[in-house]
Amino acid sequence: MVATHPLALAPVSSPPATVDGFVREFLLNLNMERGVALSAATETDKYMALAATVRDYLVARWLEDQRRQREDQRKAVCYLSAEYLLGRQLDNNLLASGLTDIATEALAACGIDIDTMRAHEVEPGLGNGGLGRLAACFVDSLATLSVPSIGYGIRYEYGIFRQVFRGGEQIEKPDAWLALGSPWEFRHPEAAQTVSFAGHTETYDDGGVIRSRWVPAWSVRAVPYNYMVPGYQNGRVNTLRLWSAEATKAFDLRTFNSGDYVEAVRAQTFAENISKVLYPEDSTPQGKELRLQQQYFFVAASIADYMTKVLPEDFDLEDLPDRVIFQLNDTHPVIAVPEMMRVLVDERKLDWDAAWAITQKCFAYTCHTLLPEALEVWSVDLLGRLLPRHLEIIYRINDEFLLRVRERFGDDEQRLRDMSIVSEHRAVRMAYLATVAGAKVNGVAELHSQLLREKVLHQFDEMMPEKFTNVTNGVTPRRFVRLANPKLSELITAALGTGWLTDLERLRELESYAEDPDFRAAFADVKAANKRRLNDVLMKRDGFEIADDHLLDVMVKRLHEYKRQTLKLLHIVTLYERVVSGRVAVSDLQPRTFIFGAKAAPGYAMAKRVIHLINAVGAVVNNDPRLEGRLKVVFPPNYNVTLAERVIPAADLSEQISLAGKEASGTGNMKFALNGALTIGTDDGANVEIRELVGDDNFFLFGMSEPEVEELWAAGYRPGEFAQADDELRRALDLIGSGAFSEGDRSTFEPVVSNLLYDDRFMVLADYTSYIAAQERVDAAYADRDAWTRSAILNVARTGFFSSDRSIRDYIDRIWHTQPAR
Ligand code: KOT
Repeated sequence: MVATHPLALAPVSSPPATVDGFVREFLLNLNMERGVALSAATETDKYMALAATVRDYLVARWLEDQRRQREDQRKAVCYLSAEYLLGRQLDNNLLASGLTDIATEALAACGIDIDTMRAHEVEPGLGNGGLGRLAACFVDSLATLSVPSIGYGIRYEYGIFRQVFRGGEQIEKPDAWLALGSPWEFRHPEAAQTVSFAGHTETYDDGGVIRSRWVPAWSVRAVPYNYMVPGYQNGRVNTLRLWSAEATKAFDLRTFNSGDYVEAVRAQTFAENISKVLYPEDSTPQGKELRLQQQYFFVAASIADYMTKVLPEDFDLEDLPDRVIFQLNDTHPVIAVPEMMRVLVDERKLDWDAAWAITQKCFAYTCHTLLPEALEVWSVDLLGRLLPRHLEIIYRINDEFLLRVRERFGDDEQRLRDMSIVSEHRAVRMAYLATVAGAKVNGVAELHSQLLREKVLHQFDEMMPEKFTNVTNGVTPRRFVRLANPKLSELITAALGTGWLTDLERLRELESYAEDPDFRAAFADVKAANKRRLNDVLMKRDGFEIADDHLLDVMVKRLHEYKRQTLKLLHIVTLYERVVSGRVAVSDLQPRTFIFGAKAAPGYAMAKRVIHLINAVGAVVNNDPRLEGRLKVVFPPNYNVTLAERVIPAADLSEQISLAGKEASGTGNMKFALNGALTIGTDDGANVEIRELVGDDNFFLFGMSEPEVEELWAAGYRPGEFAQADDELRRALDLIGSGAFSEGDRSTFEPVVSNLLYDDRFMVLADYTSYIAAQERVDAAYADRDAWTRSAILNVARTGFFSSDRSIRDYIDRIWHTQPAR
C-alpha cells in the first residue's frame, strides 16, 4: 500500500519551538504517556514527560538524518567502544536543540523548577573513566561536525558501581540506572541480531570449493537500543546504538508448562548476563570469560547490523573501504577483525586474500595505555572454546603476517617470537592483532604515540612506520565549558561574541583580556561563584564545606598506583606534620581545601587501601584544632560525570601527577585548564602539550622526565634512599606508619608505607622532593591573587586546542579520510 494522506507524505514535523508549543507537548506527554494529570504528577512523571518532550523536538531531524545516511554514498565512521560514559542527557539535549530558555519558561509556567528536573536524572555510567568519557565526547563532536557516523556499544543493565564509604572504606553498590525507566532510548526488537558462541568448526565441499564453517553451540539475541546524539545547534542528530542481550527463546513453553520453572528461566538468565554489568576495571583487565563474551557480543551484532541493515543489499564488498571505517577504541572490540574475516570469507564467500585486503583497510586502532599489564591477551584455550572459528582465522592471519616478517627480516627467530600475535604462552595479543590488521594505529597524546612507537610496538613501527600516527585527545566544550561553567561561558561570550563553542581556538582572543583588570576581576568573581556553587552541592550531598578563601586543590580520577594519589597524600601529611611538630606556624599556612574523587576497581586491594587512607587522613586533619581549619580534605564518594561538572569549574589547582611515561594522555587535565585551573603536573601524557601551549610561567612542572625515569629504573631504583635523603619525607612516612591516622593501629596502613619504601613501582618517593618544592611555588603564586587570575585566564585562552572537535578533525585528516555531511 502506498500512503496517500497528506500528513503521511510529509516528514514528521517538530512541535512549535515556542513556550506555548513546549507546554502543550509537555502536558500531552504527561497525560498520554505517563497517564497522569499535572496536579497528581510525581517528580519522576514530570522528568519523564520533559525528556519525552525534548525528544519530540529532536526526532524529526533524527529521522531525516537516518534517511539521508542510508542514501548517503559517503564514507561513514563506525566507532566501536565497549564504554560510553555519557553523563546526564537532559541538559545536553536542551542545549544542543537550543531549547533551554523555552523549556525553562514553559516549566515555570507549569509550576516546575527546571533545576529539580535536571537533578532528577540518573546519569548512565556506562564506562569506567577516561576511555569511556572520551568515546562520549567523540560522539558529541561527530554530530557537531556532521560526520556521517554511528557509535556502537553495550547497554549494560548496571553501569559503573555506586561508591559509598563505610568507616572510610569503599563499598560498591549496584548502579541500577534503569530503575526509573530510561526516556532517552528507543528499543528495536525487530532489528535484533543473533550472536552465536562455542561449538566447533568443520570443512565442507561447496560446489568443488572446500570451505570452513562454524557450527556454534548456542546463541543469544542482541537487541539494539538507539540513542539520539544531537550536534550542537546544527540540526544534526546522529545515532548511538547500544546492544542488550536476551535469550533467543525467552521461555521454553513446554519446560515451563511441565513445571520446571527454574530450567525455563535459566537460559534467559544466562543470556541476559552478557550485558548485565560493566566490568569495573580500568587499565587492569582480567581474563574473564564473560568479558570476552561481552566483547564479541557487541562487535558481532554491530558488524551484522552494519552489513545487513546499513549497507544496501547489492553492495559490492570490494568497495567497502570507501564506505566505512571501524574505529577500535582500544583492544576491547578487536575481535571484530576475525569476525569481519569470518563474515567475508565464510558467509559472503570471498576468497581469503580479497577479504584480508578489504579488512585491512576497514579498521583502525586507538591505543589508550602503555602499562604492560593493561595490554589485553586472551588465552588460546578460551578463544578456542568460545570462538573456535575466530581462533582459526587469527592463526591464519598470524601465519601470513610472520611470513612477511621473515621476508623482510630473515629467519630471526627471536624477532618472530616477539612479533607473533600468538605468544609462546598460548595467549593472543590483541594489540598486535589490531596493529597487524589496522590501516592506522594511533596513540592519544604526542608523548604516548612516541612511546608506543619506540617501546610497546617498536618492532611493528620498524616494519610498517606508515601505520603509526598520533591524535591527541580532546573534550567537548559543550558539556565541560558551556554546561558545566555557564558563568565563565557568559563572560567569554560577552568578550568574544558567539561562535567560540564550535571553534574553540577562538579562545586565543582572550589573551589580551588577561591584561584588563576589569576582566580579571570578573573572571575571579566567576571562580568564586563556582566555588560557592560547589559548596552548596557538597553541603547538600555529603555535608562538606568549601571555604571561600581556600585554594581549591583537586585530584579527581580513577584510583591507580601510577596516577600517584599517595604523592598527593604525602604532601598533605607533610603540611600537617609541619604544623603539629611546631616547625611551621599555622598562620603561615596557605589555607587549602584538597578535593579527591576516585573509584578503585573492587579487586584492586592497594587502591582500596589508599582510598581508606585518604579518608583517614581527612578525618584527622579536618578535626585537629591545631590546624585552625586551614587544611581540609574533602573526599565526596561516587565521583562521576555529574560531580565532575561541578568540581572542575571551581578548582584553582589541577593535580596531574602521574609518573612520567605512564598516563597515556589524561583528559581531566584538559577540562581543568579550559576552566581556568592551573596545573601542577609531571611531563606526562597531554600535560606536555598543555604546558607547551600555556607556557612554563602558567604551569607548575615537577618530577622526572620519562627518560630520567628509565635511567633511574635501569640504574636500580631504591626508594629507601630517597626517604633517607629527605627529612620531611621520612617524617611523613613515619607519621602514617605510626598509626596516627588509624587510631594508633600500625597495621592498617603499614602495607602502603612498606610498599612505598621497598617497592614503589611508580617512583613516588623519587619525585616527592620536587613535588613539595613545586607546591611551594604554588603557594607563592597564589599569594598574588591577581597574577594568579591572569595565569588562569591565559590557561583558558591557550587551550582551545583540546576541543574534541579538533581531535575528530585530526582523525578525519590522518585516519578516516571522510567528508563531513553537507
Ligand atoms: C583500560 C583497559 C585496557 C586498556 C586501556 C584502558 C584505559 C585507558 N582505560 N582508560 N584509559 C584512559 O584513556 C584515556 C582516553 O584516551 C586517557 O586519557 C588516559 O590516559 C587513559 O588512562
